[in-house]
Amino acid sequence: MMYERVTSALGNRPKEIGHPEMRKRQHDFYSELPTDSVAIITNNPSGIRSADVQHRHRFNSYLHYLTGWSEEDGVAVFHQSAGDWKCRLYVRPRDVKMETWTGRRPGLEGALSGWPVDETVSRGDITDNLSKLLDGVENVYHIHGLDGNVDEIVDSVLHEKPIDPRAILDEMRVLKSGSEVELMQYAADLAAYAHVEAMRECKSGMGEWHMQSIIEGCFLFHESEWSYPSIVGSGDNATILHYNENNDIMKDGDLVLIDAGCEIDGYASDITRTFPINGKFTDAQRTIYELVLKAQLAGIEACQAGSPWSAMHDATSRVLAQGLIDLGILDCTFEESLGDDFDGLYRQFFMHGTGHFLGLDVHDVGGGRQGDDKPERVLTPGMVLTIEPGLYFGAWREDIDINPKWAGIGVRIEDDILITESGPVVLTAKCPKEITEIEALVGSN
Ligand SMILES: [Mn+2]
Repeated sequence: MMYERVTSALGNRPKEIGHPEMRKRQHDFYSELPTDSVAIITNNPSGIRSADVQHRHRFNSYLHYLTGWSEEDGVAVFHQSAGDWKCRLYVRPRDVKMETWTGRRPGLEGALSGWPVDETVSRGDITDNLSKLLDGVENVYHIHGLDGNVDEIVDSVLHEKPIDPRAILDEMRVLKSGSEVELMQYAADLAAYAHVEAMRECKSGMGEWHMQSIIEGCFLFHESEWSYPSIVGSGDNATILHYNENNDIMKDGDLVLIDAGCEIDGYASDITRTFPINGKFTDAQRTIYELVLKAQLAGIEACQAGSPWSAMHDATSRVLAQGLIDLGILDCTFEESLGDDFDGLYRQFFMHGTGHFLGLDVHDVGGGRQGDDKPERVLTPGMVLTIEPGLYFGAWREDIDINPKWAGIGVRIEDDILITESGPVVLTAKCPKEITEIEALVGSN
């Protein structure tokens, strides 16, 4: 079996987040809520794929974070009763007839005994039950737009807008615990090994979808799934940032860029590797690859506890801007290339950010720059972020004028980084990125 090598390299899968840790999260949440408040956390809606076929449902990350509950229609409500905080979960009751069609349900008793919650109420009773609970409460926390029924209940009781609980929960989620890091390390390992299997199998003439099937098959084989739609872009397709048609034949002499990651107990990994389809970089490809790798290593080095969020983007940008000038791709000064606020000429070829937080969401909550009204974040031990600079010279782009030898080259290199007191830890280190390693691996099966 193709994935045995991955299975044995992975070792034991870490346990899912336990109830004591979720109880601690609930208590941390309570401690940030004013007296006389109720906080409502709903699940994500399901979406129609086609007629009566639904997209696979994925739980809401906040609901999962606080309760571990995933079943659709679940709503958690945090409220005070006789001075104590309680977590009340609205769930669908057992219904054998329905369950024979749509699957088993824990029901009210099952939810109470199997999840870290204090009370369960039938979802069918939510309108009356929740309205009563909200009546006269001063501070109601709720995220609008996920559960229409709950939105209606909240709107009918409140005279003003509910308070967004994300301001509190995002601060909690941005710092990862030891058990969260273990899960993220495993997700990083699985994705790293999956990328390696794709490199081994890669041959000219194969389809981009073959690479996708190897990687996503590896995820599924290990009881995981993609954390975002996989990108497999060969040749010019690599220069389109969110390309995911993955339906071209991979041509001899081209590069292929693969951006794919998986999810373990909801925690994401996010890896990009770029390699030559025939296993050997051309001089031009090698030159661009080496420059992006140099920028990526500088970005990782800038991931020091105490540094501002923007330090890593500044680091990658400076390397790329200088490199573009040295290669004659940009004919300007270093200052002109960078611009006043890193918005200069180099942005024609590196048009995205250097990284993002990673966690229960692939573009995780907490936002590094935090908008205009807040200072940017300071890197703190326990944060996990990606470092993913790239350079893109689309031959199809009419807006750029470059030497044809660079046309059709798109390179991005992305790793997942844990901030620690003693420096950055590369969670995705098992995925090779040095040129010699890549050339030895590609097509070696
Ligand atoms: Mn990413």
